[in-house]
Amino acid sequence: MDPKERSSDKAAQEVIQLMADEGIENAWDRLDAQKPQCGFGKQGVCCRICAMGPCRISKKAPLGICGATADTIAARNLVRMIAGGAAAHSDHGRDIAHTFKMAVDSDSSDYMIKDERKLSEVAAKYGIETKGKQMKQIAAELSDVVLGEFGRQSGTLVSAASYAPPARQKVWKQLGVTPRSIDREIVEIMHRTHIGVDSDYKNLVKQGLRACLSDGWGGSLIATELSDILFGSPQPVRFGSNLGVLDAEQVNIIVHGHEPTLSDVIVAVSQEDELVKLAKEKGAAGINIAGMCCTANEMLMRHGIPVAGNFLQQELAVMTGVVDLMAVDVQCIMPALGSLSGCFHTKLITTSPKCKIAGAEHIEFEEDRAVEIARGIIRLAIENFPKRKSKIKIPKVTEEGIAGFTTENTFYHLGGRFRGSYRPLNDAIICGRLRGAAGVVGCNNPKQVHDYGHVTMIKELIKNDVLVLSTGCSAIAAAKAGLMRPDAAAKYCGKGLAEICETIGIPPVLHVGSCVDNSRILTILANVVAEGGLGDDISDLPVAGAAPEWMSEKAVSIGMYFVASGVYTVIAEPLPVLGSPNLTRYLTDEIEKDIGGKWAFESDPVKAAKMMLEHIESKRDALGINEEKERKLYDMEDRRALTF
Ligand code: NFS
Ligand code: SF4
Repeated sequence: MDPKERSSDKAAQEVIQLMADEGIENAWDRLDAQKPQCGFGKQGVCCRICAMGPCRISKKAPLGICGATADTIAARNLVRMIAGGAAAHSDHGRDIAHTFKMAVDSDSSDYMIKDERKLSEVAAKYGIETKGKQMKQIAAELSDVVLGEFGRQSGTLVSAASYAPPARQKVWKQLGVTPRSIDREIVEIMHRTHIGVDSDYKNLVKQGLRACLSDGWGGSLIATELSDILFGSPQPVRFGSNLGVLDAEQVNIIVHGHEPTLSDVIVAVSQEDELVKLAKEKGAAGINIAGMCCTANEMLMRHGIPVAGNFLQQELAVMTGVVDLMAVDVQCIMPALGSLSGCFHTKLITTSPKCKIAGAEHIEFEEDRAVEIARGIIRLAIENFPKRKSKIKIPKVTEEGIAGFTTENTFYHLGGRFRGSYRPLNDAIICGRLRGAAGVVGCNNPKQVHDYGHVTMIKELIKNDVLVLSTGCSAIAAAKAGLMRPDAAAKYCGKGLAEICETIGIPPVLHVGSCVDNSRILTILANVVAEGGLGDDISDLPVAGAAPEWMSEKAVSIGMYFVASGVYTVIAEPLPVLGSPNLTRYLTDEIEKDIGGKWAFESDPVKAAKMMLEHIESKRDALGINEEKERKLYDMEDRRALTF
């Protein structure tokens, strides 16, 4: 076992070696134990939807018992992945919407509206008249409209119609994939993929498109917008990253999972005098909250809370021996944490009725007792501090970065303090100092060297003057590699991007949040289109998307809503569709004619970045902005706008 073959992150390598030395297993060991992985599953041609099966498609048996072909089976499996991913994001959005409603309805709630300006903006988007109304009334109306989006029985999703560019909506309408309601699209996938319903692979993909759009422009967008209103819109903030942010002298609490509802309150009360005093009585220097996975992103975006690591570091964090408590909510939490925390003093606390784990203690989170429950969890961590039993092994690896970029604030930075608009960004792209932009997002996957795909791809893109927007575990990988430091521009970027970053003081990789905040990338693209000069639709823009280490169903939904929004999207591990050449060809080629975006599979991050760069240049060519003479058409005002 060579730790360098498992992770490119020095801190992770150190702990992986330690685990090997002590005979404690992790995800990489379990991957080895699973090898060889099932070829039918990988190809997407195994079906166990009914009890005549399971069926698996081979040369010898090209049809399932019901007569389903490889095309049908692979397409059904794929859209069921989208249903899973869209459900996870959207249910997160629903929970935030319920918390929002509670905050609006009750005066004694532990939550309140922190960003009134965003409330007004979002309400206007949802068609609510705001003039002359009190904030409370606007919020009450907004919460009703938003909750209505989940179970809407007629019409189409309000947010998709108000946030997406008109040309994009036209494409959706023509193809018949305009999302109607969030829950409905997910339910319809489950219906259509039941034995004996939809067997036409293109028709199945169509429903997949509709469901993922209700995620990206619906459920995820709701999660982002309401979280900003409720917990405050992020502003640029400094933060530390990697396992070195854990502190041997302090009580360490890791908040892990996805929803900010509990973790935001834990962060808010963690420095209360009484709790700090209690920690000191137990011999600790203080209370240190650190994040893991997308909860980390929510907390660092809004509060600068340090991030201990991304998906593949959750087990490694426990291994340091200093995690006194890990509080988890939902999604991307490895069940392995249950038995692993049992080998240490670490208390693993599950908090959501939707997520219990064998070996964890369950303290159910109730939004109307948020502060009380958060304080209780912190007290538990403090009581646990003196019980540390193993040697303490914290890798001395940390990195600094800046996060907190949003659709609203980011391009105000690009415009400088006095010019809040997307004009400077569009102009920088038009004049070619910036070639375009890329969204690099998504998970870790032990099949790829941890963080290597993210970091290598991002470096390749910024070297070629492509601004990178990042979320999720990818953003954490970039931060740990120093790519979110402002001085990363001079070190890694091409001349054009470096100049822009240095003038404005931003890093070349902009952290725009958690995985539901991929909706920020959609709304950024919509703003770029609206600003003008780069075509009418997202599919005209010189942009590309990637998830170089994806593994979750959520990532499939995200990738698909980028494709459905007109973005060329490259992933490393292929979608499990290769057993159906027809479906593969459709997703990676023909679908572009229908929807404007398409998928590509490439496991080498350098090659993948090249494919993205080529795509960006081809879009620039199509826009005519790569031709010198085009620029002569600009008038003086345009010319002046070209300089920052
Ligand atoms: Ni998103 Fe992947 Fe999970 Fe966040 Fe990380 S693994 S799809 S990045 S934590 S959701
Ligand atoms: Fe087999 Fe058809 Fe049943 Fe799937 S739905 S398990 S292909 S018989």
